[in-house]
Amino acid sequence: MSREVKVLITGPMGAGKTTALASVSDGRALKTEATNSDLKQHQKSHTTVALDFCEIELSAGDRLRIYGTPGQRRFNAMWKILAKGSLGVVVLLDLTRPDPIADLREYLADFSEVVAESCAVIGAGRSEERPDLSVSMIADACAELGLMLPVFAVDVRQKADVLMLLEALFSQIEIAHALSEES
Ligand SMILES: Nc1nc2c(ncn2[C@@H]2O[C@H](COP(=O)(O)OP(=O)(O)O)[C@@H](O)[C@H]2O)c(=O)[nH]1
Ligand SMILES: [Mg+2]
Repeated sequence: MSREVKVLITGPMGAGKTTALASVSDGRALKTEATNSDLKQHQKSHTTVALDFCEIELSAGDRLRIYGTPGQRRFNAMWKILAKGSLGVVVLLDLTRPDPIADLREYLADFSEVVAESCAVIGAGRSEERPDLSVSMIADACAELGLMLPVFAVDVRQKADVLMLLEALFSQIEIAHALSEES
């Protein structure tokens, strides 16, 4: 039986959330971009103000509805709306930011309700520029918060990398739901 599942992708401004949805949907994702007035945060010209959205079909015919959050905190009223009914969350990090582990903690805390009730995976972007910061160090930071989360080094401009994150998240969701149906 194929299912339809809602998941979120979040993380700091410029981590590549909009890019991830564009690559996984071959450019068909819905975007809500406006001119970036926050150039101190990130030098890019445009930024997400409400949400990104796309729907994709996974290998087994299951459908994922993916919502990307705006990265800037001043839009975080949107976060609660987007989090409603989500079964999983991808936290996307940009390892070239000043303190990606602090970013990780911050986004896991902001989405703690979704993380606690559902599933999460971590995407570590631009990892090649931070060889000192390994995937296992990021996994350890999750473990310190009591969370056993899969961490993948990704380049979200590559569709295969985004699919890997989403497939990993979906299998966690499947396992969690199979278990809860049993109990
Ligand atoms: N060099 C490099 N650039 C990346 C990588 N991932 C994303 N980007 C770029 O970083 C920018 C991210 O912007 P955007 O997707 O708007 O980020 P958002 O704020 O999270 O939605 C885009 O220009 C991407 O092409 C990566 O792994 N390496
Ligand atoms: Mg965006």
